Amino acid sequence: MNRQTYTITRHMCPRNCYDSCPMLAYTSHGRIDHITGDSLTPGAAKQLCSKSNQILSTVYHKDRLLYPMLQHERGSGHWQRISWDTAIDIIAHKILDLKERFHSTLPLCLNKYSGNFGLLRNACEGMFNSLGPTTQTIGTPCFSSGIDAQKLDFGGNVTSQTQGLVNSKLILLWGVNPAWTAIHTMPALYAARECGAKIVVIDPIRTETASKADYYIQLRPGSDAALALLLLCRLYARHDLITESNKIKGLEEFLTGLTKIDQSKLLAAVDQTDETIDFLVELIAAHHPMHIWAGFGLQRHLQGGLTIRLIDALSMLTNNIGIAGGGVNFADREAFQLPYFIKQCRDDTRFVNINQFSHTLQTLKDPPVRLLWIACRNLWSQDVGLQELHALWQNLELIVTADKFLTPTAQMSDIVLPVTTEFEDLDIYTGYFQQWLGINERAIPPQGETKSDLEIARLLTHRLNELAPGTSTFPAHLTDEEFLDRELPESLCLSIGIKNWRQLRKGAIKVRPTPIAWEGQHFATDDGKFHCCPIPQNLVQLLPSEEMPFYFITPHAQQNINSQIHTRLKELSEYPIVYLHPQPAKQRGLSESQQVILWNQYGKLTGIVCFDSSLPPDVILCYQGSSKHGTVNALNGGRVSDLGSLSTGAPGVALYDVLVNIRRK
Ligand SMILES: Nc1nc2c(c(=O)[nH]1)N[C@H]1C(S)=C(S)[C@@H](COP(=O)(O)OP(=O)(O)OC[C@H]3O[C@@H](n4cnc5c(=O)[nH]c(N)nc54)[C@H](O)[C@@H]3O)O[C@H]1N2
Ligand SMILES: Nc1nc2c(c(=O)[nH]1)N[C@H]1C(S)=C(S)[C@@H](COP(=O)(O)OP(=O)(O)OC[C@H]3O[C@@H](n4cnc5c(=O)[nH]c(N)nc54)[C@H](O)[C@@H]3O)O[C@H]1N2
Ligand SMILES: [Mo]
Repeated sequence: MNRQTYTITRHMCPRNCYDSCPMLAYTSHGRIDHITGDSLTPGAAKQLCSKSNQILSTVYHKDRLLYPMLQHERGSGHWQRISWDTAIDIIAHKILDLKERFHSTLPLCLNKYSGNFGLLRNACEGMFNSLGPTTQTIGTPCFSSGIDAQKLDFGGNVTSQTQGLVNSKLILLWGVNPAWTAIHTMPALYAARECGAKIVVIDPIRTETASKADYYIQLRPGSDAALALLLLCRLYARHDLITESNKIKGLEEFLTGLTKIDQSKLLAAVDQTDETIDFLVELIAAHHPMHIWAGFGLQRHLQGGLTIRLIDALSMLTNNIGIAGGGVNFADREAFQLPYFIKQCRDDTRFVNINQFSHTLQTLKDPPVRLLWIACRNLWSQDVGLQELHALWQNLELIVTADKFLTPTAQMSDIVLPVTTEFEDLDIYTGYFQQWLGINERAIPPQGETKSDLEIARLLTHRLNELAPGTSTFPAHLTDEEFLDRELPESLCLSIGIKNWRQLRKGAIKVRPTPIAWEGQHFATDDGKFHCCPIPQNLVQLLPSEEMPFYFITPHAQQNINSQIHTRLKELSEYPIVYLHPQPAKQRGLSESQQVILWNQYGKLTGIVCFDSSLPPDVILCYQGSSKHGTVNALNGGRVSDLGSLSTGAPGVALYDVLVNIRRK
């Protein structure tokens, strides 16, 4: 390859992913020819993941939205191309109309999440906040319970750099599937194994990660808190736990609590043999340091927060925190905190838990929501409580979706606004696990008439202020660069070792100065100590019944980030593939490739059977966002989990605490 013929620009994959990869785009004659991992940045992966083919084809795909469009009757498919002026004019008039009718800006609602986590995409929030108090979503479906758990225990969310895993002797991959969801951490896991670490996967599904591990524990869904407690009880009985430390608050009560636990109940809850538990206890006792990676899948349960807290305690009490090769990695939110001026945050926003969106919106009456703006979000595929979403939809006077494709959500909207990709405008991106901070440069001009969310905010601000001066205070006059200058002032840049953000054009940087989380056991809690959670009196566990005999687990798929699979729709199956063990299938007269109906109290879903004898007989597995029709969330009511409000503003969601039944179609 002759580099001379290409213009090379720097990018960060801005999707919601553990890896947040630095990338290079090679452009020739105004067209991106190919993208690669940023081999010029130390520590960045040279190769991108297998999803990267879609990243580039997204830019040039024939189905990409290139012009604003208006749908004549919502859901009719009767679309008309309109100009930006017309689109913005319709929206601006509706905003002013609602404001006048309700004497309030609260009927305006923004639902935005994770299509692109770029900093300047927060112009959506900024534009809304500039209008007055509006209705907006808060919280996250990813990791709220675990975030709060670690906030309570350690005082914050810090991950150790995965390169340090070479110091581990034992690694527990607990409810996480990095072979699919974080593939660029796999080399660090392989390197650790080369250096002698044993790897254990704990997951109800025998995932690809499990197939690469030394040991695999097939745990009953939602029973991890019971497992952690069992391990703690037995390690304590063997004198393998710390019994004295001035770094731990609540240690004595915790240890006393352990002695009072009825282990037989825990054993029944986890549905494992005594031997398996003892084997794990032996592994933990004999291997130090032990690193635990507690995944997001693990805490998508009613007591997800408690589960992570007990896992933190397991690590702390076996003296594995703050040392090379130890620690509990979950998510890193402290590495680098941007001020987010662009959001123009205010304290009178009416926030709605993103995980209870439709349910809560229906209850908002004074005033109700009438305009919904959706950005970076595919509600009709990814959200829960879809029955309620149907009901809610009828009451909305205008639905605007800004997206790259005509997603199921865009198809249910009145106006769609076509947005740019990470190759068509300037932005800054920072991840939540790998501690990267990097830039998205403009490699090519926006395709068609696409615009960035920031540019859309500018257009709307101008038009609103033309029609009714003073309506919006969004600083639409600032250029992209000026926005970044405000977000990354010199003092902030110096604190992470760069002079200014422009330096990121030379390569992404890692923003965490310390490779080991909580090194020296200096915690960020109010008293500087690790806080042991109280021993729980009750463990909540969902159990299958005759009526609803299967757990319904819907984790993240290999070949798409959430529902972002627009460029591969042709290759997908018509309906979700329903994986289940052949034995319960045959009992119900089901054969492979047959169409089936899954149902529960929340709804119905058509699927196609695929036998998988590695599954527990009481588990049905469907990957989220990976079929042409139907979403697994038709069966998900979105029960809230135990923690999340403290750090993310709202509780998390028990996405995997769902029971279903199955029959032939
Ligand atoms: N390829 C790909 N990568 C992605 C994404 C994607 O969609 N595709 N999405 C990104 C996003 S938004 C997120 S939040 C992360 C999520 O990535 P992960 O943290 O890996 O989370 P999940 O895929 O939700 O679940 C991980 C594992 O948890 C298991 N699990 C479910 N319930 C339990 C339980 O009760 N106990 C235990 N021990 N395990 C359980 C599931 O079977 C699954 O194998 O991945 C990111 N990366
Ligand atoms: N059953 C079940 N449901 C789940 C999950 C699960 O494990 N099981 N996981 C949950 C989790 S962890 C998550 S994170 C959510 C993800 O749910 P969402 O945040 O809705 O994520 P995506 O499906 O990636 O959809 C994002 C949309 O943003 C668009 N987009 C991309 N870039 C831009 C941009 O620059 N501007 C604008 N305006 N739009 C853009 C994309 O084209 C895409 O259509 O799903 C949740 N839902
Ligand atoms: Mo997520």
